[in-house]
Amino acid sequence: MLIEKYKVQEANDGATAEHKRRFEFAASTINNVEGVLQKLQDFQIAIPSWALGAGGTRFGRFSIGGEPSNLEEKIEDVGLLHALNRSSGAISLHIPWDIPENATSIKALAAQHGLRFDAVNSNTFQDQKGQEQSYKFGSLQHTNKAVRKQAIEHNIEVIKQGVELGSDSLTVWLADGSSFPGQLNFRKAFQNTLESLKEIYAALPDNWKMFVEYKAFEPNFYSMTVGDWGQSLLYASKLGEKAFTLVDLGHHLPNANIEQIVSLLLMEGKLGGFHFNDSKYGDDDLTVGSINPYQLFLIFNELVEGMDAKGMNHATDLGWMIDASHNIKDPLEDLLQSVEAIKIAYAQALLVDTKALAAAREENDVVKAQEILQEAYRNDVRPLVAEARLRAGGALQPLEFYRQNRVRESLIKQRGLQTVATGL
Ligand SMILES: [Mn+2]
Repeated sequence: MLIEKYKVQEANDGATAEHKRRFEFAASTINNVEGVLQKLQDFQIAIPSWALGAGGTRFGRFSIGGEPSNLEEKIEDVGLLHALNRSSGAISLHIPWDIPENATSIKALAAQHGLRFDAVNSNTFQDQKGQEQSYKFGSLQHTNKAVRKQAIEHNIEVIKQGVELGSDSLTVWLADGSSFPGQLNFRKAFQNTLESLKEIYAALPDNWKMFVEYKAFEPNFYSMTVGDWGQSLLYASKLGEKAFTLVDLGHHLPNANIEQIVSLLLMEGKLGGFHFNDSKYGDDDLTVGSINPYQLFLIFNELVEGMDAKGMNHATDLGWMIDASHNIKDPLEDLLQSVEAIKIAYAQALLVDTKALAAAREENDVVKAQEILQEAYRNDVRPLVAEARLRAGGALQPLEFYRQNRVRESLIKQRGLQTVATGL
């Protein structure tokens, strides 16, 4: 369904006076407000095609109705989010869940909604119907060359699909690993995986990037063949300059210092992309910022500082995507919350007094350094984020708009109560 502009305008008109008051107060203490607002407007976060249906766990999934049942409807849903927040201007496809039948018309539909295609994602963690070889014991790492070949060819096919859509990056996440001690020779598994990745890398167009995503555990529970940033960095370094590490927040062991990982990967020029989510225990795939917003801010602080040190463009030089499963929530409401949390953390990071922080560090003034970070974090930047959204043509209050206009009810009316979206 399309969000009509006049309705957004009407809703905004009713909330403008209160917003103006809050924005002026927030802006009054900030240097270079215009620069911050522009950066906030430019910053877009891709929505994965698999996040638009009901989430759940391996124990069960509770449908919410009105789920998109094909790629066209998924694009419409992302378009709807983008119309409200003007910050979700890209969609990331998962192949084979979302193979476009006609790339030209899919591209045109996305363009109508102001969307571009972000990284394409391959899938060698599940067996597809009619598939010759099984991935039960891995894909790119497999002891059997025929399995590796099948997985390599799938990735090359995904690149071809991406080229058709105007995407410029491939994300490879592997479930490869072992579930029990003794099952694998770690070095052999690494070398097979590297050789396979090399063949995929060779098929990348010149302007493309390859993101090697790591994960500490699950579905394999003893070892993962791309288990941490060290292993990912090893692969990316051996592959070449088009290969990068991708950091997914939920893919670390508990209490990992993700901000430090981000900082060092940026230093090495090897951070390529980012998957946002939040977690309490493991790879919980919860709404971004729902559990630990301070950690999210600290990560953004390193991203901003590290990218600035290299003269990188915050909006375009890394891949930004949400990768969450929202469990029992309406996925569209959840995604609005996640994008908002990301924007808030980014805005707070933009407000850090970097000069004062550098001076405090030189003097080893630990108390001052903490005060400077928390001063930025404790700022209520929501009016800044709202102002950036307003200027970009979005809704002042996306979530309120979504509820007041009964968007989910309309989607259920249009698509039915029983639709099920492909995905996790
Ligand atoms: Mn991910």
